[in-house]
Amino acid sequence: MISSTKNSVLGLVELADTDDPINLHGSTSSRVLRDVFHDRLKGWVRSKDQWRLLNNNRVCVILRDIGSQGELELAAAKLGRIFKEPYYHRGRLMPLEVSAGFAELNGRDEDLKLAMQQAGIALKQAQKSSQLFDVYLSEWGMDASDERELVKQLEIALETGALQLYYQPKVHAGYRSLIGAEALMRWHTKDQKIITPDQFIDVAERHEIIKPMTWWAIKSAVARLARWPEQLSIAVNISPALLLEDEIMSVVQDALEIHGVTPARLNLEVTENIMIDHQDLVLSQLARLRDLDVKISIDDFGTGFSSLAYFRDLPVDEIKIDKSFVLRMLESEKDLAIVKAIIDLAHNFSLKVVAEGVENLDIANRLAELHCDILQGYVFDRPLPVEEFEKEYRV
Ligand code: G
Ligand code: G
Ligand code: MN
Repeated sequence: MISSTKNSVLGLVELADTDDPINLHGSTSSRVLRDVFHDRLKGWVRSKDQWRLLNNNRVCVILRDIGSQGELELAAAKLGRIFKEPYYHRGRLMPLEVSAGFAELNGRDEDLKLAMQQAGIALKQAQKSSQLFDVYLSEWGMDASDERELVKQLEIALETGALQLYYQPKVHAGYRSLIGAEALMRWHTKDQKIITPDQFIDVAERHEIIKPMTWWAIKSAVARLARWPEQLSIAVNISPALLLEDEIMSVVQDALEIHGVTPARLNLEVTENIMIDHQDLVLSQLARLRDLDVKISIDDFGTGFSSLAYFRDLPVDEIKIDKSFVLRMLESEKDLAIVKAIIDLAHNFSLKVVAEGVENLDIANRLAELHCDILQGYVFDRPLPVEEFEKEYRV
């Protein structure tokens, strides 16, 4: 993305907010952390660079004369080294976790705003995939040949095992015990980057490749279930269009049979938008899947074209409240009202309710009070590589 002419790069660097539930740091030491953050940054930027504090744990930097992606990677590696140095506060090792997002910056004023936005997207992307940094790649700039190239790369990734399923725990809202996981796709590239699905699922969905990718995800999740305790389930995301494919029936059935897995342990997540077209077909396909005793969840509930009739008509088992409501439910009365309404309605129709995007214990506790059944979110864990998941949860 970065051309060979000498260019500037805008970066956002953020110190992880370690608001751990047991309050390891306390407020005094969080001030200390902030000072350490600033000191270490001073050791990173060069005199020709510029930087500005955006808030206590976030800065914006402009790196001058970055001539290539390689130079940017060197700069990022230096950032990583500087923050890896251990820091002790009153004899205790304090974690300093930084992440950064970078975007190309051209000279003009209006580009600064754009670059800030793009670097913000890259920063989020880095944090989601637990990487030190990421660089913004313009998706809008993608033309037909770029898209074909991406599809080709995806085909190779699928063949070479570069696509992986990460697992994010779903826990019982009351007991906080593990009940299963959602499988979320990650793409490990040759240069050790991890690409999240929002960068390739949309494109994959416009091409045939989404089919083999999804069939692979189903098979891989079922194979995993065969090795996990009987009480655990796995949820796999299914693109709306694939629900209409007859092949999905045999893929699911064969996988369950080959591995001898109880069908009710496999959960298929579809978004409520499945109902936009071909309603009758969708309904009959969902019913056929449920005849196999596979469980169906409606994902991102509340954001699409939700209709109250869904509660009555859709043959499903579980509703996942979209994270946008959950994230804000303690600050916004309106979001809280939506969360409550979804839980009550779902329960009246004997559906289980999952809240996604549970980022702190206050939200988790409030959801338990509201009788939400299952919780999923960063407060428990991010999506983890399978070995890490199995180690942490001893499955
Ligand atoms: O962690 P997260 O970035 O994983 O996922 C972003 C979005 O990508 C989510 O909305 C999720 O539903 C979607 N997604 C993740 N994995 C898959 C997958 O295997 N298939 C499909 N169709 N969508 C997925
Ligand atoms: O398929 P779905 O849209 O439900 O995918 C879940 C998405 O939500 C994934 O991208 C996952 O990484 C993300 N996610 C999971 N837990 C949290 C959380 O606690 N906070 C936020 N912001 N995102 C989360
Ligand atoms: Mn999902």
